[in-house]
Amino acid sequence: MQYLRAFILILAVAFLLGCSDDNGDTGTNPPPGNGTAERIDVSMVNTTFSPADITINAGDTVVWTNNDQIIHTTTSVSGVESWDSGNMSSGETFRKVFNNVGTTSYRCEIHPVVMTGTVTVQE
Ligand SMILES: [Cu+2]
Repeated sequence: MQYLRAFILILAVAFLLGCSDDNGDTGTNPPPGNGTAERIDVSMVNTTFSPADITINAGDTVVWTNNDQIIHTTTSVSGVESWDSGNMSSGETFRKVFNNVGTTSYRCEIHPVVMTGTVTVQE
């Protein structure tokens, strides 16, 4: 019985610690908007962006992942947002939070003819 009480006490303490840990987590800044920001993944594969054209909500994060064996970039060309990943080797990721409403076209600087895409941000 003594052991059982001790065990329950440990569980309770662990639970409380876990809760306070969650509450104290300020590691990431909450994006603006309705608080339901999402992560949208774009794969760099077969020298294309997949999906090439995405529509997201303000505050969402786009994560590009180079799933090819060659170097790519994700680089804005024109529009409301501006970014440049620089050279991304195989397996590397680049992430960006989009807050400005509107469409931005982008491309891979190494394969600018065949590797293009757009990010459209809606409110
Ligand atoms: Cu490329």
